[in-house]
Amino acid sequence: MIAGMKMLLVNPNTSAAMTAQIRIAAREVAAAGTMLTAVNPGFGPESIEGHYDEAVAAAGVAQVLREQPPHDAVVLACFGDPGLDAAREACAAPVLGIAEAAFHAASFVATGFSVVTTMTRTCIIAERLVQRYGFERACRGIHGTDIAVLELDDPASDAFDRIEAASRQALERDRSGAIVLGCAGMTTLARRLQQRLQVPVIDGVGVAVKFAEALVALSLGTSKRGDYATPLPKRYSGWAAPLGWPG
Ligand code: 2AL
Repeated sequence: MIAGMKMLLVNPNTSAAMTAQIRIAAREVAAAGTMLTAVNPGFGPESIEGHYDEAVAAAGVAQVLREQPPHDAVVLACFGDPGLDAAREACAAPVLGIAEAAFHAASFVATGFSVVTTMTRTCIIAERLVQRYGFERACRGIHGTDIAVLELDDPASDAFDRIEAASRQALERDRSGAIVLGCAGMTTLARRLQQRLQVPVIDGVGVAVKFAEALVALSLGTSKRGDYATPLPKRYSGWAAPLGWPG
């Protein structure tokens, strides 16, 4: 670990409460010397629960990256990994999405895993990510709970119990050995759920932070050869004008 590495945590939705939770969860696992900045975009959806939300949130991620100074590593803390490839173009530092990081971590500790996520409509988004990242063999099922993302912020909600019940069913039905939590808002539940289920419960925020630290320690940044090369400088128009890459 490099002493004093600077990590940027980007919550692509605009819920400041969730950004604060993500920061706390990341702090719990980050090395003592890792300095964390947690931010969310100034515009966009307050929760990301569909393709449309994701499209706008990805522009929010671009805004954050244009505004922030360079960091040693970046973590995109939304399970849809919105704007992940764009963020890699924009950064020389390693950029990790929590879905991709979680799938990798799960495959290290179990031959098969199940994803337990929020709204059922987001299951197709997770399924496409599984395909894009090549985890079709290891991912044995994706399960919606119809818990809204912002409900996870509400201490009075029964979200934990519903996620536990869905996880038990998933482990049984899918014959899987681990649970991947399909939302950054579930990060604070992971430890307790793992104690209850007695199988690895993977929270993408935690694993992305630790993978990012490992990549930085190994001096591995985003390749600037090929499609992750810095965006071409050009004029952007209208409200997106500040997002264009300068020449
Ligand atoms: C998410 C997430 O991680 N943050 C958010 O707003 N939506 N993902 C999800 N499947 O609900």
